[in-house]
Amino acid sequence: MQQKTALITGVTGQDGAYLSEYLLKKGYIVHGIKRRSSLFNTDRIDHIYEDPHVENQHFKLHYGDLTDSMNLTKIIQEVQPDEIYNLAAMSHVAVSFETPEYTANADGLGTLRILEAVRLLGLSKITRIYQASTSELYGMVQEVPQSEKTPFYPRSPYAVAKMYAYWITVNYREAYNMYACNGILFNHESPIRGETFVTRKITRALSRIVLGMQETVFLGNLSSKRDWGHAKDYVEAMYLILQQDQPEDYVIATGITTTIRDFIRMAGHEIGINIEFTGEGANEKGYLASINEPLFLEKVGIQYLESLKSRLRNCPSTGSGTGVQGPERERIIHQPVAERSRSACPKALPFVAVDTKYFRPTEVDLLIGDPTKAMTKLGWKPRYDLQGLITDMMQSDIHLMKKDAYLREGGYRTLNYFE
Ligand code: NDP
Ligand code: GDR
Repeated sequence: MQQKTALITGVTGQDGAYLSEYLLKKGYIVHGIKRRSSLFNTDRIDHIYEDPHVENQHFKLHYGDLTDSMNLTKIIQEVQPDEIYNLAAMSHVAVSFETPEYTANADGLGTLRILEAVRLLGLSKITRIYQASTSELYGMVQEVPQSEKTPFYPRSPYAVAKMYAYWITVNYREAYNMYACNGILFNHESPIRGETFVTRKITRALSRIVLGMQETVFLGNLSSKRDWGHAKDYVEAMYLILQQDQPEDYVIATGITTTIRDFIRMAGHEIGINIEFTGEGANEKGYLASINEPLFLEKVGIQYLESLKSRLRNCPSTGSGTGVQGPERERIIHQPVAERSRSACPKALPFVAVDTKYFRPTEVDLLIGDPTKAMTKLGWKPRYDLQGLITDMMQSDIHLMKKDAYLREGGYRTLNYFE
């Protein structure tokens, strides 16, 4: 069989990195478009990077940008790809409120530039196109769960831009008979998820907290619900969407939804710490309530246990093993946080607190996808459930943060990734 060629925009992102690995394993020649940056931005793909001076390269990088149609046209002409995966985007929903015009340009018009380049280059019958659409299109959901038939109600500049990209993909499919499809993917995460998305922010912060490198993580809305899967499973779906007889759009999701608060609890349990929440809205806080010592020793390490225990002792009101017990403890826990931290728990610092700066002007409260079509038509089946995803992420971040702690002890500088 002839070797296939794929072109991936957004190759340096989470999905671009996993998809590159996946297609290379399948024997593809993979071309990726990366942006020029003043610092190296290829951390996620360094392990598959090939020196351009070697012969028979399977993985090639091109400089490019979704806002530059001439550049995109030139690359597509040069590569003559069998498949294009358009993954590049300004992908952060909250940031899109700060940069709405740029987001529309890159995420909306960027898709048009690719479709039009393929058409003008006479590749409409040769090149198949995958568009990275999103569950954010459902926004203020009109139906639960959300399927391919659910109407859209976008709630951010990001989602509105992606809505244009969705429909222009459908339009080019219908108008020019192109094989162009939308994957409507629900949130998918991994150990290489961007550090400012909520799951990774949590797994990194909890790791730093138990290693004594950080006191508290500040988050926004803890009550919103997301349908989280593992990015490794989701890039497989992207590939399958482009291998069908007919081009169609598919929802990719797990069908299970969870609050941010419960994600935090689960991430804590994974390493042997129990976090209890108290208060509401902007006053909600999550405190260390107890430690499952055998699990903590296994997942984190004995040298970090004593300092964590002292943090528990400092807060008898929340410490289930070491402090006040029974009805008195219940009474203290249910006091307003402000009062409690002044009186019963003077030294306690919460693990989790809310900072309203992370609230969004318009929020998407509930997402839960119905992946029936993908499962039946594509035969797609995710390997990871939420627990498996959390295990993978926590294990990786504990390891990463221990490395940082070690470097700091040795007097070396480590990067901070705070927002
Ligand atoms: P990331 O934010 O990790 O990666 C985005 C990629 O796009 C990066 O390689 C980034 O480059 C690149 N990029 C950004 N702007 C431009 C531009 N103007 N020109 C060229 N490249 C650009 O996103 P994910 O990997 O998580 O997501 C992949 C795609 O899927 C995105 O389109 C996202 O909107 C969409 N999506 C993601 C979901 C998720 O849960 N992860 C769910 C549904 C859809 P750089 O590295 O230089 O920043
Ligand atoms: P989302 O992911 O907006 O769904 O977009 P994100 O992880 O940013 O937010 C999920 C939910 O968590 C709430 N939240 C916070 N979010 C962030 N980033 N930081 C916080 O401190 C915080 N606290 C609470 C948010 O309000 C939200 O409700 C992701 C991106 O990958 C998009 O590109 C993609 O299209 C969708 O998923 C599907």
